[in-house]
Amino acid sequence: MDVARGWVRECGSLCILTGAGVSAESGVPTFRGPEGLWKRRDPISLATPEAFAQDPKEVWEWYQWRRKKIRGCAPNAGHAAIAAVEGEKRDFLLVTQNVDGLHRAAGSRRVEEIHGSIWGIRCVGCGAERVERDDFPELPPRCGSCGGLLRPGVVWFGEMLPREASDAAMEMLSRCEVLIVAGTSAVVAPASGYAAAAKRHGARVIEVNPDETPVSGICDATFRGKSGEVLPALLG
Ligand code: BJW
Ligand code: ZN
Repeated sequence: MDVARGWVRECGSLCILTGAGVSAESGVPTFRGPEGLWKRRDPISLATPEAFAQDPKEVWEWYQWRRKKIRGCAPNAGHAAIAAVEGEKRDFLLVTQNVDGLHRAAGSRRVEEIHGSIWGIRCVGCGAERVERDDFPELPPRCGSCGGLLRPGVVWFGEMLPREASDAAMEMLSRCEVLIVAGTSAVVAPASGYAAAAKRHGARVIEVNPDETPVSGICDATFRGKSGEVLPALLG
């Protein structure tokens, strides 16, 4: 731990990649793993444009259920440690796959949400976008201006990542001295390739995860613990 703490303290350019595990201690269910079932539904079959086209009401019921659940969750010590270290670094980027908004709630500002946000809403008809934190009285919700279907502002399987967020992440991975990969199973592309990309460019890679993942083997240090406990120790 002392060696890895030294890498983090001494680097001028730090990138942190987070996944659902970082929000687990806040009470947000993860996608995969024994606890990773959302309302006993297979999340992977619902997080697709095909599922939405086939049954928008069912997909929306799942999102409305998750939005309710996340509304009751607060950032944990891992989110707080990430927000605090940002202020100490000249060059910093938090790249998150999480759509829950808890990093911003904890005070993170230099953050790219590469899978979008569960609070963002987009009209399939006219493309209008807005932030909506309240529940919709009727599902699926419809656009006030064009009557088109509204969809959650998240990235589903088979969809491209938001261009700016993805470009910013790739640029940072090519120049950061240290990358911390926390709370992700590292199976969903393109984020699953970020550790290797940073490593190729010479960064030290540190993993924080209770379980082994496909990227564990290329990491310079691995901490097999909960991010709410390991991150404050590593970054503090
Ligand atoms: C703790 C902890 C604690 C627990 N502390 N840790 C074949 C067909 C079609 C597409 C593809 C294909 N092959 C490949 C693809 C591409 C596809 C992909 O990767 N699929 C694989 C699954 C095979 N990717 C995409 O489609 C992406 N787009 C893309 O690549 O565009 C180009 C392209 C298009 C088409 C074809 C090919 C290329 C888009 C991916 C979008 C992912 N979207 C989701 C849903 C978001 C919306 C929503 O929230 O509803 O994003 S899926 C879901 O997985 C979510 C997550 O962000 C993402 C990653 O999951 P994450 O964060 O890693 O969570 P878990 O649950 O998997 O892991 C939790 C971890 O935490 C575990 O390791 C625990 O051990 C750990 N943990 N407690 C620390 N306390
Ligand atoms: Zn519209």
